[in-house]
Amino acid sequence: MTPALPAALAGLLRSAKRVAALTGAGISAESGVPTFRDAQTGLWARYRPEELATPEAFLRDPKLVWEWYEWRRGIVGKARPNPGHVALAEMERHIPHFTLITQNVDGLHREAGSRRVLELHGNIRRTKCFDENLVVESWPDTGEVPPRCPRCGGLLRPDVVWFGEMLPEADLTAAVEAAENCEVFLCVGTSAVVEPAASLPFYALRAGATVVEVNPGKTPLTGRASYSLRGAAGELLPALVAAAWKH
Ligand code: BV8
Repeated sequence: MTPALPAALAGLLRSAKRVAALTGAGISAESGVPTFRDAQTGLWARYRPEELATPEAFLRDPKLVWEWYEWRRGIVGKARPNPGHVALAEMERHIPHFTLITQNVDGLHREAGSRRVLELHGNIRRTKCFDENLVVESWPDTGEVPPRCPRCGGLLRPDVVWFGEMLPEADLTAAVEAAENCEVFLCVGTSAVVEPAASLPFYALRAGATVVEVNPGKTPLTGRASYSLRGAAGELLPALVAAAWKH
């Protein structure tokens, strides 16, 4: 069943030369990756993500935080892109200047075929040395948890941006530039509360873009968006692509 979409939206997308899309955990929900603020299951039910995804939490209990990421890496490793990821990869092929900005760390956009992806919060599949802040591809399995950097002996950590840490500067600059210069800004599957990513749709609005939210629930953006499509990314994004380019 193709959900009803505002008629003007398809035409707007089809004729747009510059489009930016911001995604959050919601677009990976249909791939079986728990959203960031969903109830943590099992062992992790006791912790709030904001309490674990910080350098302080890691230094306080490196083993706990490393094992939390191992648990999440296991889930991400089994996850496959869903029709929502695929639809954004298709849009990139139709639109001359398409920038995909993601807060997600699961790597599923690239796996779906998206090429220009700004990973504002890093990637859980990459590991780096806590002390050198440099990526480590492999390390000896000594059984120590977390493992140690083969170069300097420092603790290894996931290559993601924790709360209180700076975002990768080049990616953030490119994301702001895309938000301020696009005709259409899609905001998909994010609760729009984590800064500085949450400000991007408002930069787009201020610059005169048409802002389209795709989310089954309400967010701080809902009242301000030009269009607020209430539903799942895996259904609404393919419907948008079909309405814009498959007639
Ligand atoms: C920084 C990587 C500056 C790690 C993440 C007040 C107090 C303390 C701090 C702050 C504060 N105000 C601002 C801050 C800064 C803080 C912040 O914003 N805190 C928030 C909580 C208020 N930000 C930071 O710390 C950032 N750094 O500001 O540095 C600085 C300055 C000087 C010196 C040093 C530093 C760093 C932020 C990045 C944190 N890392 N992730 C990891 O993954 O483990 S953030 C984390 O939240 C995830 O990346 C996630 O992507 C992100 C946002 O969450 P969402 O993606 O929106 O997911 P969520 O579950 O919330 O929502 C899912 C949505 O999907 C829902 O709306 C749901 O309805 C919808 N949905 C569900 N199903 C579907 C769906 N939508 C579509 N289809 C579906 N099927």
